[in-house]
Amino acid sequence: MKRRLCLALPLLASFLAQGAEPIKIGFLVKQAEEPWFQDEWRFAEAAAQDKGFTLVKIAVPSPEKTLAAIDNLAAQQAAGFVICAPDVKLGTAIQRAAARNHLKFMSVDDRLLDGRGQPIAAIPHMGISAYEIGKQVGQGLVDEIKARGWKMNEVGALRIAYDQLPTARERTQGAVDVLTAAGLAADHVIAAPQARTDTESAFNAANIAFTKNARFKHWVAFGLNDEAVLGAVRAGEGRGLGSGALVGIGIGGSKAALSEFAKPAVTGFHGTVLISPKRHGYETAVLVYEWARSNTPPPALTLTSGALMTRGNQAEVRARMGL
Ligand code: FCA
Repeated sequence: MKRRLCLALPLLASFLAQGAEPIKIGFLVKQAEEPWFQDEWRFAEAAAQDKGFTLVKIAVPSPEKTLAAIDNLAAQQAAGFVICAPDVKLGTAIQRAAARNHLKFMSVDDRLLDGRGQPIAAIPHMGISAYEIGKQVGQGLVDEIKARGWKMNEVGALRIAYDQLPTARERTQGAVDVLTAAGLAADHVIAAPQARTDTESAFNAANIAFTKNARFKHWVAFGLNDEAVLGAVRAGEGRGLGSGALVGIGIGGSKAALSEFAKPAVTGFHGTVLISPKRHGYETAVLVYEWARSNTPPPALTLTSGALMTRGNQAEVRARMGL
């Protein structure tokens, strides 16, 4: 107790000297149970510690919760927030709620759209370079097809699809373009639409697609994130399509992927393109904090890159990404 008081006193003194409470920044995410978003929160917390602001983490799984969270932040005298919204079409509504409450904000991961479906350029955004990262997924899959000596005309490409989200569509399009450029026929790309962006939805989507397309001897699988590909891998296993018959590459590289690599037996989850929750969590939180503190707005658009990570090179790739 005494020790805690000693640590707290200088901090308290500095707030009193400034005559102000620490700045409060919200971090709102659409799927708090997903490891990627937990990592973002963790790095945003680290930023708050380093810079001395208060972080308020709020899960916003629905439009109602999103708008309520913004009002709630205002009631708590927050200065701004970072958001990955449950639906990008909420762009205009979020913009209005923030303006009404005098909150500064930027989006992360999923870029917000206006009523006509166009990205709202006035909202600063940090996302992944979706199409490029999708191409890295596609190249990884093509390399595996070749390494295994599979004939292209015997390969089906399972695209777990969530096309209402532009970053998801761009990611899978990148993979499709590389696969078809390498000789895969366009009608071998099988779209399996998922209802949500989690493993269970992908599992259900993959099962339907496998049932309808029993003609392929081998499969490659990809989607917007690791959860999508894990769903496909689990569905394949249920049908006797193990690591010898199905190769999947995800996007993310957080706990979901790492625990798959840690399994004693190799699974169809061959790899993932590791993206940076550190940049997306730490940097966005600092950018909004600096905006609130010194009125310097974040850059309009930041797109981050990724690196293909497999069982074999995971330690090296994670170290390279500062994780
Ligand atoms: C989207 C996906 C997440 C993650 C993030 C970077 O929000 O739903 O899984 O890939 O982009």
